[in-house]
Amino acid sequence: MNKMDSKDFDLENIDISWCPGCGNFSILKILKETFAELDIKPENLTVVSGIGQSSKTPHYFKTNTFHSLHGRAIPIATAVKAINPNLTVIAEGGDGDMYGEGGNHLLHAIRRNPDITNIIHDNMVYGLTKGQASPTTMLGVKTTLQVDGVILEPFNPIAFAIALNASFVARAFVGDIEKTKEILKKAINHKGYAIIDLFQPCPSYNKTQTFEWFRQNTYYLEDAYDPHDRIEAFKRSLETEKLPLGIFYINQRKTFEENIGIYNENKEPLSFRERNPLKISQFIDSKLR
Ligand SMILES: Cc1ncc(C[n+]2csc(CCOP(=O)(O)OP(=O)(O)O)c2C)c(N)n1
Ligand SMILES: [Mg+2]
Repeated sequence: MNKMDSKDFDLENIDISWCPGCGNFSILKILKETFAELDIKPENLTVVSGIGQSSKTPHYFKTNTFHSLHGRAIPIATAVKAINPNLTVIAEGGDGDMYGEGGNHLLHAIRRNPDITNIIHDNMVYGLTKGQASPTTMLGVKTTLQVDGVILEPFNPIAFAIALNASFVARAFVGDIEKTKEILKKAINHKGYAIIDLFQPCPSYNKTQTFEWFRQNTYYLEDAYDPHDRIEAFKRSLETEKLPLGIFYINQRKTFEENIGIYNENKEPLSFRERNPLKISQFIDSKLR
């Protein structure tokens, strides 16, 4: 029996700024249920976010949180995990935040492989700033700014992550609550960097990729699909007729924390460690010699 209940993550008297019908409401529910079912307590969890409607999510449930700058959740989450190895650390944001402004951090997080889970609410638009195209807005889609339709091919985060050998790569759809929870649980339990591109309708600013559109234009990778085959994963990531959902790719490689001695040697939170400037200078000296 679970000791935790999703209600343990509820916050009283909060004023939620999302529009009626926003996919973020389902993501909030999914997150609370996922953490409860994994028996992760709010005090053992930190959710770092950037800027956007999606990035407001950790304000609306009980957790440690760090609302950072636009596109900067990943480096902060990386540091939080390195110095507090026993926390579950999530970097959360939108497609604009993570794939646009934060794209450079995404690239290097994949290379570093910190043990964090990166959830991207992908509504294919900048919601907070009222509807400009984001890196994942599809070709030809008309927005409040691109009134004649977007002229660029969309960024493909799944192909990008597999090409860089990310250690866990998945895509989910918020309309499927149970399947999304299943994917998120595996991502959180995975040791290393996990990216989940989470499709989410934006009823106010993306009138093309509606709930129904996602239903009709996605399918789940079959049960026999092997996520350890990188070439097959890459092929599937390039499909456009219908977009695959599920876990595309998994590999096990050393994490950022394992690769860096000072984080690996001491698993205590940094704030509990004895301050010993002499030891630090000896450590630096030994590296310089
Ligand atoms: C440095 C900086 N550049 C631009 C902005 C303006 N801005 C705020 S949120 C945002 C995009 C948000 O889009 P997304 O991450 O997809 O979030 P959504 O609201 O769709 O969930 C932009 C461009 C900003 N706040 N800071
Ligand atoms: Mg967005």
